[in-house]
Amino acid sequence: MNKFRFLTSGESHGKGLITIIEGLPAGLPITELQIREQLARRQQGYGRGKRQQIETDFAEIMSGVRYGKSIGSPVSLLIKNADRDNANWNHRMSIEEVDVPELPMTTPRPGHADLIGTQKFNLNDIRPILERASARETTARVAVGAVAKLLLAEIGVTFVSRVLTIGTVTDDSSKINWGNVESSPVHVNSSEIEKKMIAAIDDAKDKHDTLGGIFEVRALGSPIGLGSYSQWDTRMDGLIAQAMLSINAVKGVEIGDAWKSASSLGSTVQDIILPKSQWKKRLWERVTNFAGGIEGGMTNGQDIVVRAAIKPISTVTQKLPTADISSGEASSSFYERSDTCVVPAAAIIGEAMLAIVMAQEALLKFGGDHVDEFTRNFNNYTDSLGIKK
Ligand code: EPS
Repeated sequence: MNKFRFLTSGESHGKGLITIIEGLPAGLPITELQIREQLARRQQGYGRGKRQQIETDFAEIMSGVRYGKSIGSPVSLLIKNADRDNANWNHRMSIEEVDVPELPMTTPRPGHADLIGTQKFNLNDIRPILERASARETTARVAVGAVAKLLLAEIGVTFVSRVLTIGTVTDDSSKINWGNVESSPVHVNSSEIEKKMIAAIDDAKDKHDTLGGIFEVRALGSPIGLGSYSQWDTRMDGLIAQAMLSINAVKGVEIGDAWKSASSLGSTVQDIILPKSQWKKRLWERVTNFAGGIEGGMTNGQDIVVRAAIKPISTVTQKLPTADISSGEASSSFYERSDTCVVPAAAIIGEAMLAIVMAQEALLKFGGDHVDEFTRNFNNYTDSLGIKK
């Protein structure tokens, strides 16, 4: 069996996105509708731009599935860009040479990949850089995440996410109704906070600005022992942090209560292991989950709790000062249609990335060329730990 991995390809205004997933066991039921559900979740969220009204993201399964189940071969998905179907984009992103090419874009947006991309790839035009650096690519990742979630559901792992902060508005609810979160346009628990977040997004939009924030992702029902302390690059927290930081505009990651713990006394932030006499639902129970489900680089069976800070996106409708890469002269950055706030969408992308890392590690630990082998190995392991399901 090959490692669970994937590649994506595609530009924001190219013909579409393509992804190939390798290492998925045979026998896993998959439908395009299940993937579509996750893609639709990513497209929601107050504060997004016009592009989401144009797209109805749908991943067509091109290979690796027969009669509704994976067959152990690579699974490939094709997501077409509806926006591409217009003369402008057909010309701007033409695969073939054109008689009259577009003028190069030469005024990079500060904070974006624009400038460095042109330097690195020795190009005099920002267009090819921004096309691939665009968060449009995360559509493909959410599709892969949907498949990873289906695999993990076979061993009882599920995912939820919520928005904690948008701009200066924070939701500090301790009791979470995940149904409310799911139906909230800003993916938040509190309806009071929801109103404030929407007002903050409207305000930022009026001021030609953008807003960042913090989202939280949780994996419920995580197995014990994914990842390892034995080498630096096998630590689960490190793998999760890398996956989260790979999401466009994410600049910080917290596992469990990391920031709060940093200024607390050591004796107050450990998840005390209870004796047998106090176990209620499971063995080796704890009352708290300060560690966010990971100790010593390994999942400990508690829910995994990850938070990520996403900066306000760098495409702002006001023109920021910059320098023209063709002349070096002072200029102002170009504006290209964009979103005001992407924090709710980023939460869904975060779920997908966590699911991908967990699927990789679960397959590494439990193995299996067929999903029955995978679940049998998992069941043997949990039985040997004395865990009741
Ligand atoms: C993006 C700019 C906008 C976003 C896009 C990311 O696209 P457009 O230039 O077509 O309006 O909507 O995000 C998506 C297309 C998406 O599906 O998330 C950028 O510059 O990163």
